[in-house]
Amino acid sequence: DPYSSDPVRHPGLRVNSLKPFNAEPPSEILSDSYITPSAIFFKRNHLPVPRVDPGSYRLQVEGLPGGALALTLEDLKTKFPKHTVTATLQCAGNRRSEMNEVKQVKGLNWGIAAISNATWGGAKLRDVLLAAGYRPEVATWARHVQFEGLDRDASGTYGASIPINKAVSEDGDVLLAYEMNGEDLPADHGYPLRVVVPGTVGARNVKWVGRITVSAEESGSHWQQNDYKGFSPGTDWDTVDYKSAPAIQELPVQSAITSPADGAAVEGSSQEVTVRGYAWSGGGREVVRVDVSLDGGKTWQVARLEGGQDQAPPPPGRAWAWKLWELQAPLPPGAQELEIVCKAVDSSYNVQPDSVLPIWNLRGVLSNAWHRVRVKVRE
Ligand code: MTE
Ligand code: MO
Repeated sequence: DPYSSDPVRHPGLRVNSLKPFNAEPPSEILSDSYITPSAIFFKRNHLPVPRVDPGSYRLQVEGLPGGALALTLEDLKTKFPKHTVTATLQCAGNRRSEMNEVKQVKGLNWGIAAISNATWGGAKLRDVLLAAGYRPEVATWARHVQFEGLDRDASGTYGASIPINKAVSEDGDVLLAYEMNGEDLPADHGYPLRVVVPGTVGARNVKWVGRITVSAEESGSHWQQNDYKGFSPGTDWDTVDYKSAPAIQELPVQSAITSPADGAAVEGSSQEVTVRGYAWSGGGREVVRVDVSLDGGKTWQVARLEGGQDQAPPPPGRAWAWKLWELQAPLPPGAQELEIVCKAVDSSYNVQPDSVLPIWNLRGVLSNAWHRVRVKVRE
Protein backbone atom coordinates (compact mmCIF):
# COMPACT_ATOMS: atom_id res chain seq x y z
CA ASP A 1 0.00 0.00 0.00
CA PRO A 2 1.74 3.19 -1.17
CA TYR A 3 -0.28 5.09 1.45
CA SER A 4 0.98 3.07 4.44
CA SER A 5 3.46 5.77 5.46
CA ASP A 6 0.93 8.60 5.32
CA PRO A 7 0.89 10.63 8.58
CA VAL A 8 -1.74 10.37 11.32
CA ARG A 9 -4.42 13.05 10.94
CA HIS A 10 -6.71 15.03 13.23
CA PRO A 11 -9.88 12.99 13.86
CA GLY A 12 -12.10 16.07 13.58
CA LEU A 13 -11.41 16.56 9.88
CA ARG A 14 -14.17 15.87 7.36
CA VAL A 15 -12.62 13.30 5.07
CA ASN A 16 -13.36 13.57 1.39
CA SER A 17 -11.09 10.75 0.27
CA LEU A 18 -8.70 8.58 2.33
CA LYS A 19 -6.22 7.44 -0.34
CA PRO A 20 -5.06 9.95 -1.39
CA PHE A 21 -5.95 11.89 1.75
CA ASN A 22 -8.25 14.85 1.21
CA ALA A 23 -10.07 16.56 4.05
CA GLU A 24 -11.45 19.86 5.27
CA PRO A 25 -12.20 21.16 8.77
CA PRO A 26 -15.82 21.42 9.93
CA SER A 27 -16.86 24.81 8.56
CA GLU A 28 -18.22 26.03 11.92
CA ILE A 29 -14.71 25.99 13.43
CA LEU A 30 -12.96 27.40 10.35
CA SER A 31 -13.61 30.98 11.48
CA ASP A 32 -12.70 30.36 15.16
CA SER A 33 -9.16 31.54 14.54
CA TYR A 34 -7.64 33.93 12.05
CA ILE A 35 -4.64 31.61 11.66
CA THR A 36 -5.86 28.08 10.95
CA PRO A 37 -4.09 25.57 13.24
CA SER A 38 -1.99 23.30 10.99
CA ALA A 39 -3.72 20.13 12.26
CA ILE A 40 -7.08 21.25 10.88
CA PHE A 41 -5.77 23.17 7.83
CA PHE A 42 -7.45 21.59 4.79
CA LYS A 43 -5.41 18.86 3.14
CA ARG A 44 -5.37 18.22 -0.58
CA ASN A 45 -3.15 15.37 -1.80
CA HIS A 46 -3.19 13.82 -5.26
CA LEU A 47 -0.69 11.08 -4.37
CA PRO A 48 0.82 9.32 -1.36
CA VAL A 49 2.67 11.61 1.07
CA PRO A 50 6.41 11.15 0.38
CA ARG A 51 8.68 10.70 3.41
CA VAL A 52 11.67 12.93 2.77
CA ASP A 53 14.91 12.63 4.74
CA PRO A 54 15.91 16.22 5.57
CA GLY A 55 19.64 15.37 5.62
CA SER A 56 19.85 14.01 2.10
CA TYR A 57 17.23 16.37 0.67
CA ARG A 58 18.39 18.57 -2.21
CA LEU A 59 16.46 21.25 -4.03
CA GLN A 60 17.51 21.28 -7.69
CA VAL A 61 17.32 24.67 -9.42
CA GLU A 62 17.67 24.35 -13.17
CA GLY A 63 17.26 26.07 -16.49
CA LEU A 64 19.55 29.05 -15.96
CA PRO A 65 22.79 29.81 -17.85
CA GLY A 66 24.93 29.40 -14.70
CA GLY A 67 24.14 25.67 -14.58
CA ALA A 68 22.15 23.69 -12.05
CA LEU A 69 22.22 24.45 -8.34
CA ALA A 70 21.58 21.87 -5.63
CA LEU A 71 20.61 23.37 -2.27
CA THR A 72 20.40 21.56 1.06
CA LEU A 73 17.75 22.44 3.60
CA GLU A 74 20.53 24.03 5.66
CA ASP A 75 21.53 26.19 2.65
CA LEU A 76 17.96 27.40 2.29
CA LYS A 77 17.76 28.25 5.99
CA THR A 78 21.15 29.93 6.35
CA LYS A 79 22.17 31.40 2.99
CA PHE A 80 18.95 33.30 2.33
CA PRO A 81 17.08 35.79 4.52
CA LYS A 82 14.03 34.26 6.19
CA HIS A 83 10.70 35.87 5.34
CA THR A 84 7.32 35.21 6.87
CA VAL A 85 4.09 35.74 4.95
CA THR A 86 0.55 35.16 6.17
CA ALA A 87 -1.30 33.79 3.16
CA THR A 88 -4.58 31.99 2.54
CA LEU A 89 -4.57 28.86 0.40
CA GLN A 90 -7.72 27.90 -1.43
CA CYS A 91 -8.29 24.85 -3.59
CA ALA A 92 -9.79 25.54 -7.03
CA GLY A 93 -12.48 23.02 -6.04
CA ASN A 94 -13.56 24.80 -2.85
CA ARG A 95 -17.41 24.85 -2.74
CA ARG A 96 -17.61 22.32 -5.57
CA SER A 97 -20.55 20.61 -3.83
CA GLU A 98 -22.74 23.61 -4.67
CA MET A 99 -21.99 23.09 -8.36
CA ASN A 100 -22.79 19.40 -7.95
CA GLU A 101 -26.22 20.31 -6.62
CA VAL A 102 -27.00 22.18 -9.84
CA LYS A 103 -25.65 19.53 -12.19
CA GLN A 104 -23.10 16.77 -11.66
CA VAL A 105 -19.41 17.69 -11.94
CA LYS A 106 -16.23 15.58 -11.66
CA GLY A 107 -14.03 15.99 -8.60
CA LEU A 108 -13.88 15.80 -4.82
CA ASN A 109 -17.11 17.07 -3.32
CA TRP A 110 -15.64 19.91 -1.23
CA GLY A 111 -17.83 21.98 1.06
CA ILE A 112 -16.89 25.57 1.95
CA ALA A 113 -13.72 24.75 3.90
CA ALA A 114 -11.16 23.82 1.24
CA ILE A 115 -9.54 27.10 2.25
CA SER A 116 -7.33 27.93 5.24
CA ASN A 117 -4.92 30.63 6.42
CA ALA A 118 -1.39 30.17 7.77
CA THR A 119 1.83 32.04 8.44
CA TRP A 120 4.56 30.59 6.26
CA GLY A 121 8.29 31.03 6.82
CA GLY A 122 11.08 30.44 4.35
CA ALA A 123 13.36 31.83 1.66
CA LYS A 124 12.02 34.00 -1.13
CA LEU A 125 11.92 32.18 -4.46
CA ARG A 126 13.19 35.43 -5.96
CA ASP A 127 16.35 35.30 -3.84
CA VAL A 128 17.01 31.67 -4.75
CA LEU A 129 16.53 32.34 -8.47
CA LEU A 130 18.88 35.33 -8.30
CA ALA A 131 21.47 33.17 -6.51
CA ALA A 132 21.08 30.62 -9.31
CA GLY A 133 21.97 33.30 -11.84
CA TYR A 134 18.58 34.56 -12.95
CA ARG A 135 18.77 38.03 -14.54
CA PRO A 136 15.85 39.36 -16.58
CA GLU A 137 18.18 40.79 -19.25
CA VAL A 138 19.91 37.42 -19.67
CA ALA A 139 16.94 35.08 -19.38
CA THR A 140 14.78 36.99 -21.85
CA TRP A 141 13.25 33.69 -23.00
CA ALA A 142 12.02 32.85 -19.50
CA ARG A 143 8.23 32.87 -19.13
CA HIS A 144 7.43 30.37 -16.39
CA VAL A 145 8.87 28.75 -13.30
CA GLN A 146 8.06 25.05 -13.02
CA PHE A 147 7.91 23.11 -9.77
CA GLU A 148 8.13 19.36 -9.36
CA GLY A 149 7.01 17.54 -6.22
CA LEU A 150 8.67 14.45 -4.75
CA ASP A 151 5.30 12.69 -4.53
CA ARG A 152 4.85 10.26 -7.37
CA ASP A 153 2.99 7.28 -8.77
CA ALA A 154 3.44 5.19 -11.92
CA SER A 155 2.53 8.12 -14.18
CA GLY A 156 5.02 10.53 -12.64
CA THR A 157 5.35 13.33 -10.11
CA TYR A 158 3.03 16.20 -9.17
CA GLY A 159 3.95 19.38 -11.00
CA ALA A 160 2.79 22.92 -11.71
CA SER A 161 4.14 26.28 -12.83
CA ILE A 162 3.62 30.00 -12.28
CA PRO A 163 4.45 32.99 -14.52
CA ILE A 164 8.05 34.22 -14.19
CA ASN A 165 6.87 37.74 -13.26
CA LYS A 166 5.11 36.45 -10.16
CA ALA A 167 8.12 34.31 -9.25
CA VAL A 168 10.74 37.07 -9.39
CA SER A 169 8.70 40.13 -8.42
CA GLU A 170 9.77 41.77 -5.17
CA ASP A 171 6.10 42.24 -4.37
CA GLY A 172 5.09 38.70 -5.34
CA ASP A 173 6.15 37.26 -1.95
CA VAL A 174 6.56 33.74 -3.36
CA LEU A 175 8.21 31.60 -0.69
CA LEU A 176 10.09 28.35 -0.54
CA ALA A 177 8.60 27.64 2.85
CA TYR A 178 10.11 25.32 5.47
CA GLU A 179 7.83 26.58 8.26
CA MET A 180 4.09 26.67 8.77
CA ASN A 181 2.72 28.55 11.78
CA GLY A 182 6.16 28.75 13.39
CA GLU A 183 7.01 25.03 13.18
CA ASP A 184 8.57 22.72 10.60
CA LEU A 185 6.10 22.00 7.80
CA PRO A 186 3.92 19.00 8.68
CA ALA A 187 4.27 15.98 6.37
CA ASP A 188 0.83 16.62 4.82
CA HIS A 189 1.74 20.19 3.95
CA GLY A 190 5.01 19.50 2.17
CA TYR A 191 7.84 18.69 4.61
CA PRO A 192 10.61 19.67 4.23
CA LEU A 193 9.88 22.38 1.62
CA ARG A 194 6.89 23.70 -0.30
CA VAL A 195 6.20 26.59 -2.61
CA VAL A 196 3.79 29.21 -1.28
CA VAL A 197 2.44 31.42 -4.07
CA PRO A 198 0.29 34.02 -2.29
CA GLY A 199 -2.88 35.01 -4.14
CA THR A 200 -2.63 32.00 -6.46
CA VAL A 201 -4.78 28.85 -6.62
CA GLY A 202 -3.73 26.06 -4.23
CA ALA A 203 -2.65 23.76 -7.07
CA ARG A 204 0.44 25.88 -7.87
CA ASN A 205 1.65 25.80 -4.24
CA VAL A 206 3.70 22.66 -4.85
CA LYS A 207 4.48 20.59 -1.75
CA TRP A 208 7.61 18.44 -1.18
CA VAL A 209 9.21 20.48 -3.96
CA GLY A 210 12.33 18.78 -5.36
CA ARG A 211 13.02 20.63 -8.58
CA ILE A 212 12.55 24.17 -9.83
CA THR A 213 13.03 24.90 -13.53
CA VAL A 214 13.05 28.30 -15.21
CA SER A 215 11.51 27.75 -18.61
CA ALA A 216 9.94 29.18 -21.74
CA GLU A 217 7.12 26.65 -21.23
CA GLU A 218 4.51 26.01 -18.59
CA SER A 219 4.73 22.78 -16.63
CA GLY A 220 3.76 19.85 -18.86
CA SER A 221 2.00 18.14 -15.94
CA HIS A 222 -1.54 16.87 -16.13
CA TRP A 223 -2.54 19.42 -13.44
CA GLN A 224 -1.21 22.36 -15.43
CA GLN A 225 -2.33 21.21 -18.89
CA ASN A 226 -5.46 19.09 -18.48
CA ASP A 227 -6.99 20.10 -15.19
CA TYR A 228 -7.49 23.22 -13.05
CA LYS A 229 -8.94 25.22 -15.94
CA GLY A 230 -12.30 26.94 -16.25
CA PHE A 231 -14.85 26.36 -19.02
CA SER A 232 -18.24 27.58 -20.18
CA PRO A 233 -21.37 26.11 -18.60
CA GLY A 234 -22.13 24.84 -22.11
CA THR A 235 -18.91 22.82 -22.40
CA ASP A 236 -19.31 19.10 -21.73
CA TRP A 237 -16.95 16.13 -21.66
CA ASP A 238 -17.52 15.48 -25.38
CA THR A 239 -16.56 18.99 -26.44
CA VAL A 240 -13.99 20.07 -23.86
CA ASP A 241 -10.63 21.14 -25.32
CA TYR A 242 -8.19 21.68 -22.48
CA LYS A 243 -5.82 23.58 -24.79
CA SER A 244 -8.43 26.30 -25.26
CA ALA A 245 -8.37 27.63 -21.70
CA PRO A 246 -5.55 29.12 -19.62
CA ALA A 247 -4.41 27.40 -16.44
CA ILE A 248 -5.97 28.94 -13.34
CA GLN A 249 -3.53 31.16 -11.46
CA GLU A 250 -5.14 34.04 -9.49
CA LEU A 251 -8.51 33.13 -8.00
CA PRO A 252 -11.67 35.25 -8.08
CA VAL A 253 -13.24 36.97 -5.05
CA GLN A 254 -14.75 34.54 -2.57
CA SER A 255 -16.73 34.51 0.69
CA ALA A 256 -18.83 32.08 2.68
CA ILE A 257 -20.87 31.83 5.86
CA THR A 258 -19.27 29.55 8.46
CA SER A 259 -21.86 30.12 11.19
CA PRO A 260 -24.72 29.48 11.55
CA ALA A 261 -24.47 26.26 9.55
CA ASP A 262 -27.02 25.46 6.86
CA GLY A 263 -30.04 23.82 8.48
CA ALA A 264 -29.16 25.02 12.00
CA ALA A 265 -31.64 26.80 14.29
CA VAL A 266 -31.14 30.22 15.86
CA GLU A 267 -32.73 31.27 19.16
CA GLY A 268 -35.76 33.50 18.58
CA SER A 269 -35.80 34.74 22.17
CA SER A 270 -32.41 36.41 21.80
CA GLN A 271 -33.95 38.67 19.13
CA GLU A 272 -30.56 38.81 17.50
CA VAL A 273 -28.54 36.74 15.12
CA THR A 274 -24.76 36.59 14.70
CA VAL A 275 -23.46 35.61 11.30
CA ARG A 276 -19.77 34.81 10.75
CA GLY A 277 -17.66 33.85 7.77
CA TYR A 278 -14.53 34.36 5.71
CA ALA A 279 -13.75 36.45 2.64
CA TRP A 280 -10.70 36.47 0.37
CA SER A 281 -9.67 37.38 -3.14
CA GLY A 282 -6.80 36.25 -5.37
CA GLY A 283 -3.92 38.28 -6.82
CA GLY A 284 -3.35 40.26 -3.63
CA ARG A 285 -6.64 42.12 -4.01
CA GLU A 286 -7.93 43.08 -0.57
CA VAL A 287 -11.50 42.35 0.46
CA VAL A 288 -12.95 45.80 1.11
CA ARG A 289 -16.54 44.88 2.04
CA VAL A 290 -18.81 41.96 2.81
CA ASP A 291 -22.57 42.35 2.42
CA VAL A 292 -24.94 40.10 4.33
CA SER A 293 -28.65 39.57 3.76
CA LEU A 294 -31.06 37.81 6.11
CA ASP A 295 -33.88 37.70 3.54
CA GLY A 296 -32.39 35.88 0.58
CA GLY A 297 -30.80 38.97 -0.98
CA LYS A 298 -33.58 41.56 -0.86
CA THR A 299 -31.99 43.77 1.80
CA TRP A 300 -28.35 43.99 2.85
CA GLN A 301 -26.19 45.00 5.78
CA VAL A 302 -22.44 45.51 5.91
CA ALA A 303 -20.44 43.05 8.02
CA ARG A 304 -17.56 44.03 10.30
CA LEU A 305 -14.24 42.84 8.83
CA GLU A 306 -11.44 41.44 10.97
CA GLY A 307 -7.91 41.24 9.65
CA GLY A 308 -5.55 39.41 11.98
CA GLN A 309 -4.86 40.96 15.36
CA ASP A 310 -1.38 42.47 15.34
CA GLN A 311 -1.39 42.26 11.56
CA ALA A 312 -0.58 45.61 9.96
CA PRO A 313 -2.88 46.45 7.06
CA PRO A 314 -1.42 44.86 3.92
CA PRO A 315 0.39 47.05 1.36
CA PRO A 316 -1.79 47.70 -1.72
CA GLY A 317 -1.85 44.68 -4.04
CA ARG A 318 -0.36 42.38 -1.41
CA ALA A 319 -3.43 41.36 0.60
CA TRP A 320 -2.60 37.66 0.70
CA ALA A 321 -4.63 36.70 3.74
CA TRP A 322 -8.35 36.31 4.24
CA LYS A 323 -10.58 38.46 6.41
CA LEU A 324 -12.95 36.96 8.87
CA TRP A 325 -16.19 38.88 9.21
CA GLU A 326 -19.12 39.13 11.54
CA LEU A 327 -22.58 40.67 11.50
CA GLN A 328 -24.75 41.01 14.57
CA ALA A 329 -28.25 42.02 13.55
CA PRO A 330 -31.75 42.09 15.02
CA LEU A 331 -33.94 39.20 13.91
CA PRO A 332 -36.55 40.39 11.43
CA PRO A 333 -39.80 40.55 13.47
CA GLY A 334 -41.94 37.44 13.05
CA ALA A 335 -39.42 35.59 10.93
CA GLN A 336 -39.64 31.80 11.24
CA GLU A 337 -36.90 31.08 8.80
CA LEU A 338 -33.95 33.08 7.50
CA GLU A 339 -32.16 32.75 4.21
CA ILE A 340 -28.77 34.22 5.02
CA VAL A 341 -26.63 35.28 2.07
CA CYS A 342 -23.14 36.77 1.86
CA LYS A 343 -21.09 38.32 -0.90
CA ALA A 344 -17.71 40.05 -0.86
CA VAL A 345 -16.24 42.95 -2.82
CA ASP A 346 -12.48 43.21 -3.47
CA SER A 347 -10.25 46.25 -4.05
CA SER A 348 -10.85 46.07 -7.81
CA TYR A 349 -14.60 46.12 -7.07
CA ASN A 350 -14.91 42.58 -8.31
CA VAL A 351 -18.05 40.94 -6.95
CA GLN A 352 -19.33 37.38 -6.67
CA PRO A 353 -22.01 36.13 -9.08
CA ASP A 354 -25.44 35.72 -7.52
CA SER A 355 -25.97 32.13 -8.59
CA VAL A 356 -24.14 28.98 -9.66
CA LEU A 357 -25.71 28.24 -13.08
CA PRO A 358 -23.87 30.92 -15.11
CA ILE A 359 -20.48 29.85 -13.69
CA TRP A 360 -21.12 26.08 -13.59
CA ASN A 361 -18.34 24.12 -15.28
CA LEU A 362 -17.71 20.42 -15.76
CA ARG A 363 -14.81 20.25 -13.29
CA GLY A 364 -16.61 22.27 -10.65
CA VAL A 365 -13.81 24.78 -10.15
CA LEU A 366 -14.02 28.52 -9.37
CA SER A 367 -17.27 28.07 -7.44
CA ASN A 368 -17.81 31.51 -5.89
CA ALA A 369 -21.51 32.34 -6.15
CA TRP A 370 -23.22 34.17 -3.25
CA HIS A 371 -23.19 31.75 -0.34
CA ARG A 372 -26.62 30.95 1.11
CA VAL A 373 -27.66 29.14 4.29
CA ARG A 374 -31.18 28.49 5.54
CA VAL A 375 -31.80 28.51 9.28
CA LYS A 376 -34.90 28.07 11.41
CA VAL A 377 -35.83 30.56 14.09
CA ARG A 378 -36.64 28.63 17.26
CA GLU A 379 -39.67 29.96 19.17
N1 MTE B 1 1.83 19.56 -4.27
C1 MTE B 1 2.15 18.27 -4.45
N2 MTE B 1 3.45 17.94 -4.55
N3 MTE B 1 1.18 17.32 -4.55
C2 MTE B 1 -0.16 17.64 -4.46
O1 MTE B 1 -1.01 16.75 -4.55
N4 MTE B 1 -1.83 19.44 -4.25
C3 MTE B 1 -2.04 20.85 -4.62
C4 MTE B 1 -1.08 21.75 -3.89
N5 MTE B 1 0.26 21.25 -3.97
C5 MTE B 1 -0.52 19.01 -4.28
C6 MTE B 1 0.54 19.95 -4.17
C7 MTE B 1 -3.40 21.33 -4.42
S1 MTE B 1 -4.55 20.98 -5.62
C8 MTE B 1 -3.73 22.15 -3.36
S2 MTE B 1 -5.27 22.79 -3.20
C9 MTE B 1 -2.73 22.45 -2.31
O2 MTE B 1 -1.49 21.81 -2.54
C10 MTE B 1 -3.24 22.04 -0.96
O3 MTE B 1 -2.30 22.34 0.03
P1 MTE B 1 -2.51 21.82 1.50
O4 MTE B 1 -2.68 20.32 1.46
O5 MTE B 1 -1.30 22.26 2.25
O6 MTE B 1 -3.77 22.48 2.02
MO1 MO C 1 -6.50 22.06 -5.16
